[in-house]
Amino acid sequence: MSLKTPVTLYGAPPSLYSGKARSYLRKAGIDYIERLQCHPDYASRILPAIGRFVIPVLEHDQTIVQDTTEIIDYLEENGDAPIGVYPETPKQKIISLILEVFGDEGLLRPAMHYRWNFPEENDYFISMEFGRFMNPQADDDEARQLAGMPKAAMQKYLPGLGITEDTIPEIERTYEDLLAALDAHFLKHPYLLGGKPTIADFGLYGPMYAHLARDPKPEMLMKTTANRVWRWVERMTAPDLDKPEFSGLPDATVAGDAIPDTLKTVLKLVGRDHAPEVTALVDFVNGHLESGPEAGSPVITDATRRVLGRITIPVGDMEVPVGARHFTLWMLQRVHDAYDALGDNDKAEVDTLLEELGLEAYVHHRPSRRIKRVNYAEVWA
Ligand SMILES: N[C@@H](CCC(=O)N[C@@H](CS)C(=O)NCC(=O)O)C(=O)O
Repeated sequence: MSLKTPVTLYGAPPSLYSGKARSYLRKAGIDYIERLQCHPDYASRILPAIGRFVIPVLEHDQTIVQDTTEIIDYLEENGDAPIGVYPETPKQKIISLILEVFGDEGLLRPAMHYRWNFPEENDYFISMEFGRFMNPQADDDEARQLAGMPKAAMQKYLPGLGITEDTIPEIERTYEDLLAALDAHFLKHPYLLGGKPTIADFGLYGPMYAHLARDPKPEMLMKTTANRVWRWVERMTAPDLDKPEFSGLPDATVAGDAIPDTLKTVLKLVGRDHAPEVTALVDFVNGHLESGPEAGSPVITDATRRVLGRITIPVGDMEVPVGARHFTLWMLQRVHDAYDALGDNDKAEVDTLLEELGLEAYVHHRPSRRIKRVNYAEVWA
């Protein structure tokens, strides 16, 4: 099947995951129409199929796909000119998948902090964005009013993400470290793994675009301290490869399955700042699994909740309670599967690299049961 029939993306400009899917559609040169979730088709076709409000959603030829990872896989499989977002060589493949998890799941804390904790700088912009994606014709007063409900709902997520008065300095410090490391990387390479985007870039772009490059406070931080990260965001937003600074560079990942040194610096920060959460999450879930949930039963039984329980993670020298995001585990399985498919020599090389970077947990610390996605929801295998 090709994508001759129309492709519709239900998304919104300020939505983190919509940005990830939209960037892929543009870079893959796919003609698509974007609709807001206030479009009547969302209520009549998408909501009944999925059963809860969520964006982005892709609709194509009677197929409805939710979750950006599945959307990108669907388009890579069915598109006429797939990008090839999964590097074929072992180290780059594993690293790109780890970076997708980090972007999708690990950067929520700075993204949500910089969006919601700077009302003086951000409130006007966010109110207009949220109000107008509910009613694009709303005047400022109505937009402000409409935005009240989603704003309150989103702000409620902050404590569950470990964003508190005590942790804010550490969240800002680690985000500034990341910006500096990425800035040094993008001086040498247009994309994370070289001359073309991979799943790593799409994962990281979600939070780095919608929240951290678009909302006024973090946008200014990025523009005034990490110019090349801003340029990469702009590059990921463009429909072409947009890399005039790198003339002559092949449109391919770095040769020889190499991981650039500048990316290793970024990856060590991932190992420092996110790997402990992966370990704590897996430990918690393995404890939870001792109660023996039935195969096929939903991971989250209370549909109003997004997390499975509470875990404690280190943030700087603090131990901070946060929600256990089971979805991270579904994403991690993709790293596990890619690793398990490698031959012994490749596994050994990947292991050496993971150890150097402090990333072993992403491959070797695993839950005792798998999670499947069935009808847009996670269930125990
Ligand atoms: N992992 C999903 C996450 C989708 C998601 O959480 N989308 C947000 C908007 S950016 C949403 O719809 N949130 C509504 C909610 O969780 O109630 C993906 O990659 O698509």
